[in-house]
Amino acid sequence: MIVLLVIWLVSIKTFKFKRKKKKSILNSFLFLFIDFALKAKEAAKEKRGGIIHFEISPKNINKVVQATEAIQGDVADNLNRLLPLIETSERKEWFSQIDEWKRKYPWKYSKPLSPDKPLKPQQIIEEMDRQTADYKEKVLLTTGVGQHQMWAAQFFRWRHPRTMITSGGLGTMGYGLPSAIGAKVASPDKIVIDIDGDASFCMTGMELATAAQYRIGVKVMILNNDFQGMVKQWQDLFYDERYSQTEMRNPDFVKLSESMGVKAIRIRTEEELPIKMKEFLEYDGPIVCDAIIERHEHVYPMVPAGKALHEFIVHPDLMD
Ligand SMILES: Cc1ncc(C[n+]2csc(CCOP(=O)(O)OP(=O)(O)O)c2C)c(N)n1
Ligand SMILES: [Mg+2]
Repeated sequence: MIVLLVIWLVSIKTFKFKRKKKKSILNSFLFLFIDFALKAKEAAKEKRGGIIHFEISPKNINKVVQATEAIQGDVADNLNRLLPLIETSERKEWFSQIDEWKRKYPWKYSKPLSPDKPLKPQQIIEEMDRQTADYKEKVLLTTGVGQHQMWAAQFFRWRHPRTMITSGGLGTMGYGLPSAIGAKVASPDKIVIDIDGDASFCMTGMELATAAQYRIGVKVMILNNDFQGMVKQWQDLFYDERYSQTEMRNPDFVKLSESMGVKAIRIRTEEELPIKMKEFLEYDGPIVCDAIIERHEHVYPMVPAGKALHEFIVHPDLMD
């Protein structure tokens, strides 16, 4: 894999950052990314930046992209050598810019229009966040892949490192439950919660039998929209709602869990959310919660195919 490190620097050789001339690619101070170089090439020509290519295999150097500086070897070793050479600065302007973006683009969703309407997935994560606020350092989250993964990342407020276990962009549906089991075995004193999607859970849900057999107290919160929601979102936005292979005919997750000897509950309404969440969090032993959520909710921001990161789509209420 080609890893390109594009850094705003006045002098590449000394790796010194100067604030005055800062005006970098996509307004960022430092970019670590894969196979992208256009802006960095421009910056190199103007002697205000460039491409540092970390590469273990010499044959890949300058193969696709001409590097301003190439560093051969293990990227982890070389980054460790680079770090002490970087001068830190307060970067007030940059952080106030970030604050402004946060104000302009807050995490956003609309609550159900009436209590009989299905819960929004964000409400469930917010309630989990609220009820675990006093012992955040003890909570480990894992996820499947899809919209639920994004909502978990957005609406559970993160304070402690190494407390979210997710396959990230590698996109391994089915990862949530087995990784939760592994995390709980490794850290029995932690509260380990798999925030899963219905389709992701279906991939490895059989592992509940393992949790039951060895009494591994994992908690599984299934955000059940009866859809492969992330793919459906693309079909909504870019394929005129022509749903292909995304609607799920799911098993009854409560019965399925009980059949394997695992306690299971279901959440449907806003009214029962706090009490059922409490029961879910306090139960001692493996437990599944089938949370029935709004099927048509979208997750934002999202980057459409073929677009650059800064061309993301925001929640419709935040559009200019
Ligand atoms: C094993 C695997 N197959 C296919 C995909 C592509 N994919 C990404 S998200 C997704 C749908 C996930 O649905 P669900 O788990 O219900 O999550 P939701 O988006 O509804 O929250 C699919 C099929 C994948 N990431 N992994
Ligand atoms: Mg789903």
